[in-house]
Amino acid sequence: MSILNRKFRSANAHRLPPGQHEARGWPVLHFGGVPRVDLDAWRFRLFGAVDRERALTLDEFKALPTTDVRADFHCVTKFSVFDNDWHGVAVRDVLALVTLDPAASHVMLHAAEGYTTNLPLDVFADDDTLFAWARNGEPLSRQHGAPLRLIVPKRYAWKSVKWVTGVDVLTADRRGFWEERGYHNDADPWAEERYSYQEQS
Ligand SMILES: Nc1nc2c(c(=O)[nH]1)N[C@H]1C(S)=C(S)[C@@H](COP(=O)(O)O)O[C@H]1N2
Ligand SMILES: [Mo]
Repeated sequence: MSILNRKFRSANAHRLPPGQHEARGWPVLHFGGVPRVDLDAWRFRLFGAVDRERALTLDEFKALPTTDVRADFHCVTKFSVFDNDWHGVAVRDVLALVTLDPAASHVMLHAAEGYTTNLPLDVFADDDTLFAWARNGEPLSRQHGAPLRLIVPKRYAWKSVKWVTGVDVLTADRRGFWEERGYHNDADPWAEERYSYQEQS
C-alpha cells in the first residue's frame, strides 16, 4: 500500500462500518446469473396496498423527476465502495404516483428471477433512497442491475435490488430472499446487522 493510499484510507476510516474494508473498484455480486431483460416488455409495477396499481414502461419511469445522490455502498460480505454518484428517481417521487393505504407499513421489492427483499416503508422512502440507472455518469451495466436498480445507502447492499421490476406495498412485514435464508431483517451496517443469529467466534 502506498503512503498516499494509507493516508487516504485512514482519513476515510470513520466512514467504514464495523468489520468492513474499502474495495478496489466496484465488485459485481449477486445470486444466480445476470438476467436477460426484454426492454419492450419491461414494466415497473407498483401494487399491493395502494389506491390504484401502476405499471410504467422504462421511458415513463425515466420521465419522472430525477435526482442525484452521493452515497457509500456496504456489502454484507464486508466490502464497501465510497462515493458513488447515483442518478435516477427518488423513491418518494415513485411513491407519489399512488395513494398508500393508511395501513401500509412495509414493502417487498421484486426483481427478475424471483429475487426479493423487504424494507419498512420509512426506510424505503428515506431521503437518500432511489431507483438508479446510472452511476458516476455512466449507465449501469447489465451486471450491476440495468435497466434499473434500487439503492438503499443506509442498509447492507443485498437490499439494493438489481434488475428491479416492482414494489409490493404491504400492511405487515414479510421476509425477502436473503432474509428468509438467515440474513438480518433490518441490515443496518452501522449496527452490524448481518445475520439473524449470533455469529459464533
Ligand atoms: N436482483 C438481485 N439484486 C441484488 C442481488 C441479487 O442477487 N439479485 N445481490 C445483492 C447483493 S448481496 C449485493 S452486495 C449487491 C451488489 O451489487 P453490485 O454487483 O452492483 O456491486 O446487489 C444486491 N442486489
Ligand atoms: Mo452483498
